[in-house]
Amino acid sequence: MSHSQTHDVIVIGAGFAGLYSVHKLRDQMGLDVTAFEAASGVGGTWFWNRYPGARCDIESIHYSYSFSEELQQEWNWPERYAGQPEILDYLNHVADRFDLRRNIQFNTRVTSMVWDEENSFWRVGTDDGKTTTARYVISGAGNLSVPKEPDFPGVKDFQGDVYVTGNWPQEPVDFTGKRVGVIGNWPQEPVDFTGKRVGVIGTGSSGIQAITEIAKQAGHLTVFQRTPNFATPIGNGPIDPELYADQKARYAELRKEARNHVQGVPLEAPLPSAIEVSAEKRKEVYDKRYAQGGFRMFLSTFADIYHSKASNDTAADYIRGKIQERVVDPAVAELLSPTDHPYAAKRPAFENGYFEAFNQDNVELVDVKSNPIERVTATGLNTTTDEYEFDVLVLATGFDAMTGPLMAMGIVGRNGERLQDKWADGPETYLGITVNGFPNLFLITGPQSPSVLYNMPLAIEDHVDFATAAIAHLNEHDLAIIEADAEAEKAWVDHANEKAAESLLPEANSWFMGSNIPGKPRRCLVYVGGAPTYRAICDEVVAEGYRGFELSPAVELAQL
Ligand code: N01
Repeated sequence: MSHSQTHDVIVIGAGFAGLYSVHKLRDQMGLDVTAFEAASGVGGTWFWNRYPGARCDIESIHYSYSFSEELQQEWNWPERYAGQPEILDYLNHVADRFDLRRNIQFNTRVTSMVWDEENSFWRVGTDDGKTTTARYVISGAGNLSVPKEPDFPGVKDFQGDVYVTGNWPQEPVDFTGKRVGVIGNWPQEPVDFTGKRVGVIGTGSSGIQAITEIAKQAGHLTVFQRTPNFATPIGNGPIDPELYADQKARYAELRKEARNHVQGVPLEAPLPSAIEVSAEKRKEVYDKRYAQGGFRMFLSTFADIYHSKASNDTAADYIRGKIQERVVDPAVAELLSPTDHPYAAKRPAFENGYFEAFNQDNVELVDVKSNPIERVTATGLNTTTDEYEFDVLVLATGFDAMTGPLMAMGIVGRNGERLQDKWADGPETYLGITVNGFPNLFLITGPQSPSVLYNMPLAIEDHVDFATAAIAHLNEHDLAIIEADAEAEKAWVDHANEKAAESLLPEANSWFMGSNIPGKPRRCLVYVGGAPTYRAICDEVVAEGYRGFELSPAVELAQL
């Protein structure tokens, strides 16, 4: 007996990707859509990452949806780089403005997703014990949404509070209906560190943001650093009203420029090469971009620092020099200066007073590379040689990035093949959005797409537009199944790996390479070829009748 599906499309998640997907599918395409969201409210990343200092590092005028001119005109960002509460306010506003909540089931986690061959639809199991079916699934489960499991022996013995930056606080407050679109009315009591002894493990982007803020409150803060990061000023501040008015008047043009930039932001173009200019000119360029802040230090200085080690060394030396200038104790400055990877081979981190925090009497830096953490104890932690005591432990230890959220959903494709098995040696996708053997499943900003190398809201819009256009195409042609060809997938994986090999990313151990999780295959998880090039490839694929995909009608095996 064959069954009809419950919905046309199931969307997973209610962050930037899920919200736009629901709007587009329901309001622009007239489809029957339901979304499952594990949290009690919308926001995705911005729901879970409420740690002190959490903030975007692409200017908010660009780090926002472009799909609605009215939305982008009516919303006003208070700072150049909005903090987490304001971004969550924005996403709540979007959910209300487009009346999206009625199609989202909150507090519901997807636990299984099985392709039903007989009926050509997905059976999606959720933790409320129900199964829902849909012809298509769009996963907006996020790239950095599964925090790394704490791998320290004894972490459960710790008697004080433990917080994880990517899941903060552990018991999130239910905001539903309480704080919709109200800027500045933040009902959640922030964690109060006043006078407390705090230990923070991890000095990636999250740790750098959190440490800067916690240092302002804590009685004593011990930072456990394994690897220092290249962090440069973010350059935040209030938005200049005149500039903002001008930007809003030219928003469409700005978005076009943003989409044609590798970072999805209309940044000033770099000079060609760091090593072909004089030392004076190089310093002048670095001084200017360092002071302006954000990704300009990386992308508006010299074009070859991402590919040429010699050029990269000049940027790395400059940043190390700044750390020495800003940190009073030369030994601490030395410890905070990265030397084991090229600049931007890990995702650059941005800061606002991070290095000065280490000049405070209440802040101590512990090098846990030379003196590794052995175990967490009831009152603190032990390294191989020393014991540290604190009241609160903050784990800023990162995420099982890109593949982690997908692997956690129990996805089973054709012939009972589990995604975990297919990806045992690393992810294999076609265009970073589809997988052979897993028809009608779209991975928004999936592995081997530009994703986190680009401006996420725009990367998400591009992928949702691709997925929804494919669904519309199938509907118009009385087709019901889209699946990546095995050969097209292999060619894309090879191409993505070649592009990664041309960059400096493989020279660092980072979540970009999967190497932050013990046992995870070392594979570049992002497409380094650039978002504009990537978009042109996707456009060609569509123009050539979905080159590399097999499109077919629904199989009603039970009726054969
Ligand atoms: O995670 P990370 P994150 N013992 O993996 C350390 C985005 N983001 O959450 O480098 C000791 O970068 C680890 O040390 P090491 C952004 O894309 C954006 O900070 O492995 N230390 C490292 O220092 C970012 O890249 C914003 O030696 C251990 C840290 O924990 C991504 O999220 C803000 C350890 C993890 O750093 C992830 O950043 C925040 C151990 N056993 C995040 N295990 C914006 O501003 C891990 N570490 C937009």
